Amino acid sequence: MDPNALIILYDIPSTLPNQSWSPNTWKIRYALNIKRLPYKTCWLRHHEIEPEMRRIGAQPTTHFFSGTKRYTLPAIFCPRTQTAVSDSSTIIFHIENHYPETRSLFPLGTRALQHAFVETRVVSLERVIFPLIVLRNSEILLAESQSEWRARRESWLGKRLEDVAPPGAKRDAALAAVLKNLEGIDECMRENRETTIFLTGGTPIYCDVALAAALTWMWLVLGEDSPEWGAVMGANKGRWRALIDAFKHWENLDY
Ligand SMILES: N[C@@H](CCC(=O)N[C@@H](CS)C(=O)NCC(=O)O)C(=O)O
Repeated sequence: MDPNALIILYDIPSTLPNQSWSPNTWKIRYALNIKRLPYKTCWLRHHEIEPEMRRIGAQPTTHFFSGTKRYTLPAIFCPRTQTAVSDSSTIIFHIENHYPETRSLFPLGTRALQHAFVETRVVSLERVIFPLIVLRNSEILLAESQSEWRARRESWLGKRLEDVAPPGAKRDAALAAVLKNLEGIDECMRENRETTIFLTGGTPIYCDVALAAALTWMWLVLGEDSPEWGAVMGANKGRWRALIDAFKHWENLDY
């Protein structure tokens, strides 16, 4: 085993300047960057995901929106255990367990609670962001991935992507759902009484990573100057702006 081998992070490319856009792969990218764990990105176009995951022995997971069993990213190949690991939560616990010398995202006793928060609160946030950005998301993918990606989402949603949240009442309602969801998370965070950027104070925990990743997806896909992103930035006394600003330290692509 090569002790200097890097973790490989599998991610989905796009036409965005830094390519990375997926909320789930951002969870792992942010986590690896915070932990200062060296890694290298392997970009897989949609049709390459399943064959490569089978080749390295990664398990299928539950797709975050459709709930169907699929080969999804993120996945990593871990040089320490010589294993492929898929599913963002499984990967997070894997790197916590196998790289104990790195900065932990799980203060003692918080694993179960954080897992519950991410799989409920953050996954529901992703699910309300999805309709708002799905059309634009299809457009930022590489040309060869767009039609299959679109067809699958249209079959899950039962309509053309153009009809999911077109400008007007439907788009306003989709944005209102995102803001309501964020308001619910803000309400929980206000129980901390002191105003902190992160859930438990001065350093990010996994819940912060997952929240930042979901919001990063929205701003990367819709763009910093979009009215929807402007609404999020202005919501909840600037809490989300402060979070995203803080995560700018950890947005590098390969460490
Ligand atoms: N439960 C998985 C869900 C990951 C997921 O749904 N990933 C999407 C990208 S955000 C994916 O790989 N999609 C592949 C496809 O649609 O073919 C996790 O938490 O990692």
